[in-house]
Amino acid sequence: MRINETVAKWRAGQQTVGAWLSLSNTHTAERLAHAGFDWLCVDLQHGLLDYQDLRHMLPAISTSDTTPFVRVSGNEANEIMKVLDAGAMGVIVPLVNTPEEALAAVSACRYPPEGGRSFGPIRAALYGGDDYATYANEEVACIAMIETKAGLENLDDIVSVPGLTGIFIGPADLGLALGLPPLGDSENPEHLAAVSKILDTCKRHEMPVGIYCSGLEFAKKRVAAGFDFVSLNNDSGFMMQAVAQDLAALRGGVPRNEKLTGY
Ligand code: 3PY
Ligand code: MG
Repeated sequence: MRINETVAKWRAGQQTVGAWLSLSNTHTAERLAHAGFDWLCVDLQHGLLDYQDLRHMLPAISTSDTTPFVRVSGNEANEIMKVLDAGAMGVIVPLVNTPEEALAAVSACRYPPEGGRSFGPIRAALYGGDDYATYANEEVACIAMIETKAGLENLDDIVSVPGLTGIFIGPADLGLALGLPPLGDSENPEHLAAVSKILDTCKRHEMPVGIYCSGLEFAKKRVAAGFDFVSLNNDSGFMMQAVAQDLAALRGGVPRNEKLTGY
């Protein structure tokens, strides 16, 4: 089966950079897939797209070596199984609160006896290879998002769930969970402490850990802090940043929308 190159890098201690796809466009997916990212994540939770779009965007990404991930809209087994069948090499599951919820997500990603995933990899086996059934449990990533108060409280138990591949921090929801504004790149000491706590706990458990970033400055800080995977921005954010900078440069002014994030 096709190796999950992103997971292989994490296991080898290498950091990876990805981007988020929030627009329902096959061409932007294909373009960004050829930009050199390690992984791309199609966002079914907050993105302006749905499963029909995903069906076309995953093949577009797989014209490259970039690993295709999908953030599912919730921790729902049928949706997780369906996006894996469409060829995602991993899912990012939002709002995981408890070890039981993390275990349910893992189960949806793993064929028996490790889990309860149903068999029908209609495109996944075409993309992954004829021996998909044998190796999918090893290669498919199951990543739980920590971004709620309960998730923070249950962090150690969630990180200890067998079969989980990684943890991903949603900094905006984490801000809300702490009673703060939903800012990604927050300088608030309480937010910074929560992010550090998640990072340190994952490092202690040797669990790959990532965080959503929407811009170069933010991503640089998180890479320097030791995160195993960071996003650089999303498709909409890349476009708006470039437009704001070039328009301001041409007019000799200050960029508008500079702080626009892709949430
Ligand atoms: C968050 O910041 O809450 C996210 O989920 C990032 O996409
Ligand atoms: Mg979130």
